[in-house]
Amino acid sequence: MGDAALDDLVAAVGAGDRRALARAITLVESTRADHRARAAALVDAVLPHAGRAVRVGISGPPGVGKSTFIEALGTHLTGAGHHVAVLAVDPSSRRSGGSILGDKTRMEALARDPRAFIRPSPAGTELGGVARRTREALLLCEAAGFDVVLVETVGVGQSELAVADLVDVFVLLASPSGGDDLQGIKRGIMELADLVVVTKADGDLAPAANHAAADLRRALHLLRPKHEGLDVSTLLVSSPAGIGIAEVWDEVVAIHGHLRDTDALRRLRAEQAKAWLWDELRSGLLDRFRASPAVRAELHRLEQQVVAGEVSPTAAAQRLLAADRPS
Ligand SMILES: Nc1nc2c(ncn2[C@@H]2O[C@H](COP(=O)(O)OP(=O)(O)OP(=O)(O)O)[C@@H](O)[C@H]2O)c(=O)[nH]1
Ligand SMILES: [Mg+2]
Repeated sequence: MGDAALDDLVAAVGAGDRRALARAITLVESTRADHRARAAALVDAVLPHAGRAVRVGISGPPGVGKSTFIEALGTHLTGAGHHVAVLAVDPSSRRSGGSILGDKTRMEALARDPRAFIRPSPAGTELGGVARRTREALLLCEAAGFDVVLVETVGVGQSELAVADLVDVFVLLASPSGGDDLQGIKRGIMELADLVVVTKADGDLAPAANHAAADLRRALHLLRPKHEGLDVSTLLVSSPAGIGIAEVWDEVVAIHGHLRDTDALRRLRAEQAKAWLWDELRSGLLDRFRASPAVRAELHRLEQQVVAGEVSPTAAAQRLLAADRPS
């Protein structure tokens, strides 16, 4: 693809052409060096048209009801005239179908909705690659006119941190019956939340959901607030029944409005952009380092010596860094 073709793609994405958007995201997902260069040019070109969406992270333990919640929230939003993009961050991707959104059956209505765009996570990518691709895909979705971007991630490890680093508002889903360890949520993850939502507040689970919400409110009360002047609320939903969904969205809008009005949103996004730059630098430098012939000649042997306790990690690192230094 020459420059003209790239310009065409930029224009088509900007015009809201969904197939062009899908192709653009495929380009930013590619790890081929020539594709990476073109993806960077593409993202650069759409940057002036990006930034206008409400960016929402949705996380929670496996099976808590993330996809079902996104289906309910997404259809609520498209019904109100919004254009909603759904992205997934799933670095493990070892689950059925290799994709967090492979279970499109959970998002049947949204998948058919002309105002919605659902992009499953590519399988078999490491977290750094997934985070980069999701940041770029998010900007592309904004340039294509989506005014709400929902990023789903399963809460089992580092991926929540990566997602919290690329959204404006981070919503944590909790189940009514997670056991004694606060519905399976780790404290570090709770600190990322702008809003906590207890799912499955219906039928037999309703009392347990109320109980879980009370526990979570107590626990959240002890945490330092994430943003000055913003308390973290705990709300209850039943996604299949559509109960509580509008209230969750109202709260997200209130949080987003507060962040915007206090200039915290601009600062947050500026910090995120800076962190992204450093992520790129770190991974780029590491790739270059590993590819250096002088390093490759020494790396394996020194690694073995470190493992065997013959050379200290510090000395080995210094030797490798010295080997890589251009003379
Ligand atoms: N009763 C009830 N069931 C729900 C609710 N939300 C989700 N479920 C059910 O909980 C199960 C898991 O829902 P999912 O939406 O797939 O959960 P998830 O968090 O996306 O799961 P993973 O992507 O596998 O981590 C399904 O059987 C849903 O039907 C709810 O609000 N009420
Ligand atoms: Mg899911």
